[in-house]
Amino acid sequence: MSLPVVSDEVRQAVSDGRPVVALESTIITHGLPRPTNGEVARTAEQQIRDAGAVPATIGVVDGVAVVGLAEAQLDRLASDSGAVKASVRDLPIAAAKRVNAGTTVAATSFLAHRAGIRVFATGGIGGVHHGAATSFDESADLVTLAATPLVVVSAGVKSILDVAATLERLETLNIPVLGYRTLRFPGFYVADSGHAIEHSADTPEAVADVVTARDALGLRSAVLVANPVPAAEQLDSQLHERALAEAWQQARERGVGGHEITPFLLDHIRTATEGQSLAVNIAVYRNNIALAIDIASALAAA
Ligand code: PSU
Ligand code: MN
Repeated sequence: MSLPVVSDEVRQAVSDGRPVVALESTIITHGLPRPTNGEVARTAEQQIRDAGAVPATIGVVDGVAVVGLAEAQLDRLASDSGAVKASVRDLPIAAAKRVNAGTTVAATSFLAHRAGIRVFATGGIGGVHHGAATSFDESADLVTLAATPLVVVSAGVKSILDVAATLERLETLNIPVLGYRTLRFPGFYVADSGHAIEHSADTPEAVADVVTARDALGLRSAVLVANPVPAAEQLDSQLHERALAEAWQQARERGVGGHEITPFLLDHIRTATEGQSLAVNIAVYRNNIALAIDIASALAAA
């Protein structure tokens, strides 16, 4: 058997050159609480279908990497509290052990590209963690995006990360960053992380122009489109800062680290904001999917 398994619908759409949007599944298994996770996963797919494009949610079911999960497979990942979080290096291990896994931005990008998909929508990518100068904790999302020619739409990175260091690494790794209608790097829950970026695009066609030029040059890195949450939907900045500080305090007290730190901090931010961060997370995701659909359509027409 050759992996990943690509659904007939996705395979056909890719071969016809129709717009396809890849979606990750760590947001389902680890990013959102049950049962909201399953609802968000289904709504995301519906949003893409309603726009006339094809969704390709990517994940691992019983060890099989699937591009274009069927509804029953989505439900299994959403309800399995034992599902693991799989980055690229975990894919062969998850396959051999036949486990269920949510795929990170890195693993999803790897599999989406293998299936010929060009556009991927996520909430926020992973990046450089605070203290990385000594811990070396940097998400494999970054090195994977450096070598995977997709368009990834993300609301920047969460404030739990070292945003300045993440931007430096994006530069080092040759990953073009385009702010969507902004020259401020978004901070996921908030429209402005406090950090500037150098380039913006104002239309899906302008993004497609950069992608077309990248491909003509033979450059293999992803184009990262940094799409801020609409100002009216962002988290109150004081609440945001307080929740973040509390989450870090808890993580330090319990000695949480490694791949567990992201889900841990997010869970505490959700509790501390009484669910407001969850509503923002969902708004961010819907907003990124909408832009990804438009970019996929612009690329299909280019
Ligand atoms: N950022 C978020 N929420 C998430 C993640 C990132 O705001 O759930 C997930 C994504 O799937 C991302 C992964 O690819 O965490 C990065 O984890 P790590 O730092 O362990 O690579
Ligand atoms: Mn890590």
